[in-house]
Formats: sequence, C-alpha cells, structure tokens
Amino acid sequence: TLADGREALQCPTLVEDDRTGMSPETLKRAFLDNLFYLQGVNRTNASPYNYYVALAYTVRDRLLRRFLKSTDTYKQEKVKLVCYFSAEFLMGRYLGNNLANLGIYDLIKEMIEELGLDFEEIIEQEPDPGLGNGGLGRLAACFLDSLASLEIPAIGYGIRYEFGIFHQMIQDGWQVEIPDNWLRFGNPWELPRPDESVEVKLGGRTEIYHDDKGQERVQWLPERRVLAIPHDTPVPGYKTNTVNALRLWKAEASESFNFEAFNAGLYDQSVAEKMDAETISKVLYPNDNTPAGRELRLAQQYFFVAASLQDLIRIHLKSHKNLQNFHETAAIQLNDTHPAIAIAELMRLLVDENGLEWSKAWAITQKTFAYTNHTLLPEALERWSADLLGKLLPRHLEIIYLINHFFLEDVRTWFPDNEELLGKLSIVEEAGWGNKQIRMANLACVGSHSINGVAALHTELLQKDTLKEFAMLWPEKFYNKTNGVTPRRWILLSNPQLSALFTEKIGDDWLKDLKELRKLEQYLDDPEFRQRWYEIKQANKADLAAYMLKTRNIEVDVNSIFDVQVKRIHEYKRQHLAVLHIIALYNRIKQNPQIDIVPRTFIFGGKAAPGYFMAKLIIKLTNAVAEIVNKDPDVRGRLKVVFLPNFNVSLGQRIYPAADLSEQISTAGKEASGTGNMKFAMNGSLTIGTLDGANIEIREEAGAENFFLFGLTAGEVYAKKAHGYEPMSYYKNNRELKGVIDRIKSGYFSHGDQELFRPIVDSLLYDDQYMLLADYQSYADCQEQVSEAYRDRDKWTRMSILNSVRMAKFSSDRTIWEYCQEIWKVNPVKISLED
Ligand code: GPK
Repeated sequence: TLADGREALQCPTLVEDDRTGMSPETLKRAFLDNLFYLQGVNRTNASPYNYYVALAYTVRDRLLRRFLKSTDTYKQEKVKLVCYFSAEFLMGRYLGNNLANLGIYDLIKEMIEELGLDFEEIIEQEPDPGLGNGGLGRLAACFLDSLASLEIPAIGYGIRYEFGIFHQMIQDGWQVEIPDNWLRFGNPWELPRPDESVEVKLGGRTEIYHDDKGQERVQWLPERRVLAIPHDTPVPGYKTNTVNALRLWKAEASESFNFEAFNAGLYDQSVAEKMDAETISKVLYPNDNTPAGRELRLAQQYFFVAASLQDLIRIHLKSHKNLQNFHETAAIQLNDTHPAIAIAELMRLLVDENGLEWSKAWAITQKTFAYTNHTLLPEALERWSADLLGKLLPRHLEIIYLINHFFLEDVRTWFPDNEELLGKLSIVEEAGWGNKQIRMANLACVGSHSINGVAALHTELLQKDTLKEFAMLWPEKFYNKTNGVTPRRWILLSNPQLSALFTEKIGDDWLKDLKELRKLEQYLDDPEFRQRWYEIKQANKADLAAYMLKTRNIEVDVNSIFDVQVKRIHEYKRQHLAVLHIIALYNRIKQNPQIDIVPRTFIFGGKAAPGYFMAKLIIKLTNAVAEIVNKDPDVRGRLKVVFLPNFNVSLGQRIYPAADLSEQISTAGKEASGTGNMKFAMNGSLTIGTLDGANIEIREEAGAENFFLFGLTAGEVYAKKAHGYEPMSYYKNNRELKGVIDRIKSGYFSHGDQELFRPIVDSLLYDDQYMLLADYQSYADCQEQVSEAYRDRDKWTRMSILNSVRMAKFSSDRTIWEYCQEIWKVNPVKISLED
C-alpha cells in the first residue's frame, strides 16, 4: 500500500512539493534531484558547473508559479502592459539576484554549505549574460527589476543574441576580442516557447491592389521570411509575487525554408538560406554611442520589433474585438532609436494588414509609443540610408515618407515659409546627389507622445540644442527622467556587508524604499559606526586586492586610495585625462623621490568598440603607463595602475563596493547621465567629477561639500569652442602638463617608439575635441584636494556615509515610478497566489 511505500522510503506522510517547497530539507532534496535526473551526475562526479545548473533549476522551479500567475492575472484583468523595447538587456548573472529577490539567499547559501560545497564558486559558474554594451543595456535591466519590484505588469522585448558582448583579453597591453559563446552549455533560466513563434518578412517589393470594396491598397511582397522564436526569462520582483517576462527572440529559418530549392536538389542553397536567417540573432553589435550602419543591424532591429508587435497584437485581440484601443493594452517605451522602426511597422500592421484608416492608425501609434534619448553626441544619432532601408523594408520606407509628408504639411500650416525649420524637422535628410538619409530620432519624436532625456542637464540640452525644433513644436511632449539603478543588485548583492549594517540599524525597508537610508545620518557622529563603515570598505578593498593579485599578479596596498574608472572606453569619457594625471604624479616622484604623496591604486576597466582605434590606443597607453609605473623602484608602491580586463556586470559587482574614489570626468555636456556614478556613490565612494549628466544631481543630493568638483561647465565648453579653442596654448603655458605630454611623446612608455602614441598626442595638441587640456589643471588641483581629504580618515568616512545614505533619488524604483505615473499611466497590480 501507499503507506507502506512511504514507510519503506522513509517519507513523511506529508511530502512538501519538491518544486515549490522552501524548507531546508526540501530544497536540498530538489537540488540533489536536479543534479541526478536532469544532468545524470551525482556527488562523486559532479563539477561546480553541474552544481550551478542543479541550483538554477531549483530556483527556477520556485519562480514558475508566480510567473504563470502574473501572466494569467494580466490576461484576466486586461491590464495595460509596459513594453520595454530594447536592442540590449545587460542582465548580469541571474542566480544570486533571483535568490535575493525570492528572499531565500541566506537559506540556500546555508543549504549549499551544509553539503560541503563552495557557494561563491557555484555562483561564479554562471556565464554573465552580456546582451548589451554598457549603460543603455544595463539601464534596461535595472528597469526590469524595478518594474517587477513595484508590481507593474511589464515585459521586456529584445533579441536573444547567440553571442553577447565580446570577452576582452589584454595581450601586450592591447585589447583582444574573444567571441562570447554564452549559450554553449545551455541556459537554465530561459523557457523557449516555439508555439508562440511568429514570422517576420524581409526584402522584396510593394504592390498596389484593389480590395473587395474596390479600395486601392498596398501590399508587401517580401523576398524572404524568418521565424522568430520567443525565449522567456522570468524576472522576479524583490519580495513580491510579481514575476514578469524578458521575452527575447531567436531567428530561425521558416519551417518551409526553401523547400523548392531542397526538392530541386539545391540542398546547399537551402542550407545557406537557413544559415542566413539564423545570422539575424547571431551577434550583438559591440558599439556604444556610435551606430554601426550595417544592413544586418537594421535587420536585427526590425526583426525583434516586428515579432514583438505581432505578439502584442495577438495578446490584445484575445480580449478585444479590434485594434481601435491597442494603446490601452500596450505602453511601448523605445530604448533609444534602435527600435524606432516599430513606429512604421505598427502603422503598416494597422493600415495594410488590419484596414484601419491612416489618421486613426496614426492616433493609435502616437498614443502607444514613447521615446528615450540617451546621447547628445551628434555622430551617435542613428541615420539609415534610404536605399538600404528601402531594400530591406520597402513598405516601411514608403510609410516613413508618408508620415514625413503629413507631418511637414502640418508644420507648413503652423509655420508658413520656414524652409530652414522644415529641413531640421524632416525625418528625411537630403544629403545631396539623391542620397537620402532617414533620421531615426526624428521618426521617434514624430511618432511618440513622450520624448525624454535621462538626467536634468541632458533633457535641458536636448530641448535647447539637439532636439530644439521639436521642443519648440511640442514642449508638452518633453520629460526628464533621471536614470536610476536597482539597489537590489547594486547594494544588496554586491555589498553584503554594508547591506547587513544597514539592516541591523534600520531594518530592511530600505530595499524597497531607499529614502529609509537617510535615517542612518543619525549615526554620523557615532565613532563605532564610522569604524564599522571604514572596516567594511577595507574588507571590500581587500577582496578586490586579492582578485587583482590572482588575475593580474599585481600586489596593491589596501591603505592606498582605490581610484577607479570603469565604463566603456570613449574619448568623451576621458579615461586619458586620468592617465595624464597619473603621469603627472609619476613625474613629480621622479623629480623628487622623497615627495610625500598619498598612495593611490588606479583601477581601470572597460571595453573599446573593436573598430574604435583611439579607444583601443587609450587602453594600450593605460597599460603602457602601468607597466612603467608599477615596476619603477622610485615609486616604491606609492602608485599602482591596474587595468582589469573584461569589465562586465559581475566585475562591476566586485569593484563598486571597493572603490574610494569614483572617476566621472566626461567633458561637460557629453555624458547623458551615467549610471556607474550612482552605483559608486551608493557604495560609499566619493566622486571626482564634472558638472555633467547625473553628476550634477548626485552632487545636489550628497551636498556640494561631499563632492570633488572640477572642470568647465557645459556652457563654458560651448563658449570656448565658439571663440576658437586652442589646446596648444595650455600645453605651452603649463609646465607640468607639458612635461606629461612630452613624456608620452618621447617614447618613454613605448620602449622608445615615438610613433605609437602620436595619434593621442596629436589629437590633444591640435584638436582636443573633448577639452582635456582646458580641464587638466582644474582636475589635477581637485585631485590634490582628494588626497588631502583622504589623509583625514574620519572626515573621509563621514563624507562616504553621507554620499551613500543620500542616494535615494538614484534608485531605479524612483525612476520607474515616474515613468509609470507621467508617461505610461499605469499602476501596480497585485498578484495573488491563491487559486
Ligand atoms: C548612450 F547613446 C548611448 C549608447 O549608444 N549607449 C549607451 O550606453 C548611455 N548610452 C549613456 O552614454 C549614459 O550616459 C547613460 O547613463 C546610459 O546610456 C543610460 O541612459
């Protein structure tokens, strides 16, 4: 009998469900079961990776009920879904985050350790899913965490790249790129949903025809079709029942892939076409703040957008009879212009495929979309040549011309005889010789009800400069939404010791409401609290020091200032300004080996776009300076320079908690917001920065006295350029600066080669687009203030505490709440687990 069976198996009469139970015994049993039955290994031969997979499935099982409940509730209650359209989602590892958000991190850690296993090692088996380049992709990931944590029905739509951002190695000081084959061993977090696949058309031509009512209409006769297969990854909120989906599309050849060719014996041709289709989701373009301009990139953009809109229309039509109120089902946020082709695609779906009248379709489209701009760099604004766009998407090109036609007609009635204005607003740029360019930012502005920047200064400059004609036309469409980051990943997960201190003093409400941290200001004058604060920072520095020793074989002093700049390598971000300062300190020591200098460890990390020559040369320069400085006996360990290869989300989690000083030194007016700046400050780093992006707001929140400010303002940069900036005069008039540049020029860092770094030297002396020389002295002086402040440990610790506890504004929960109230007009929906 059953009872006997239970006895024989020594099961208790009430067996907890192995897939949902949360008791330590059940979790342990589930974990070992997943090791044995899913992977065919046991305790004697399992690898750390096997343990990771077993744990991942144990955790995924515990997400699924909430996941399905969330989806069902959204369907039943016909909620408005926030749809975040993004070509990038830089999610970082899931395991630790999912454990933390489920509230079982400590429980699982204990269970693993009871089995005699190394929890940290298991966490690190997971490949870091790098489906993004930098800030823009990571922002999308922080937003998904906040949406779920705030119980907002939402879905992230993007591309399931088979290869994410390349793995960076440093060889002989140069960046070397290695393909990131992150799916090689499978991905336990994703659920493929082949039954919800859709077809995406590409190429071909259009044709006019007459419908049953004799109406003239247009149809698209595509040249090829690819299948889009959704893969869902559950995204749990922090201690809520809400689990939203990240739905990423994989491209495959259509079922019917060239059957004719196949039957005609052209087997190789049909296989080639299959490979062609799969190419679309093969690899992430590794560009940040510069468009790639390649046909395949446009195909990627259209592919995921077309699949996502079909998905949303399917969802809508399940509970509505037609598409008249589509905008009540989906609030679509365009993460930059990468998905902006969605505007033309929705028009095509409504007009061509669903027979709506143009004006009606246009009203729905504008009510559906909202556009976020992420950059002021003019060269970073996406433009597609009309020829290229028309070849891949012939119908969309026609629709864009029509949108532009009706739009410019309106503008003409509002502002007669203003050809210049028309030229600026036009979606189509006439670049001469019949060479037309489609301006995606203009398309995004015209097709959206909301246009937002990502920090106060950025939004102001968009309105005054980059998009000023649109701001004049539609001031009410413009919003500022200062970026934020999730405190779950960027404090709780990355800095467990600091988190424990927070929770010990004020409870754990801060994880859902970061304003709570303000309560810690009461401990500012408590020497014991400051001591613990200091010790936590030192412990985090020791961890990073051990990592640097292990990975780079460089020994550093944990009592030195950990001076850190981690972000994509770009001239506007000015990593080379920090390098100039290092060389200045080096020169001071060489001139006076006895000089009293506060010891510093300069830590750099970041990837350069593979085709960006100057960025790669800046990496080489940094490593060349490191090589000389680190081994010079005169320096005697007072300065160390470390370039940490392959900066990614996981490495960020190690670095931010260990930093004393956060370098946010972009030319004012160039960095839209920055988000690393926020992660550093939350973890108690002090910032040295310009009045750029969100730095301005960080300084406002922390207090000007707790921030190291230097450099020209955006207005001053602009004025200086207007009056004819001459970098050479700074070189000639500043002895220290001259000494620094001459040192590079002389070949001192390049084994005597005076050519290697000439492009950097020449660009500084003869052009200096980003005004490093103009800002140099102010930066060097400010760094002296940093050193003096660090000499006074108590003072430094107080400043560190105040920075950290005053960062509530930069929780992405605040950012997302503002989007919800002002742009998307959505509210939380509670998910009940009762049946
Ligand atoms: C902006 F334009 C772009 C881009 O292509 N990639 C990217 O990461 C960044 N960004 C900005 O450079 C940051 O200032 C900003 O904080 C981030 O987007 C998120 O808004």
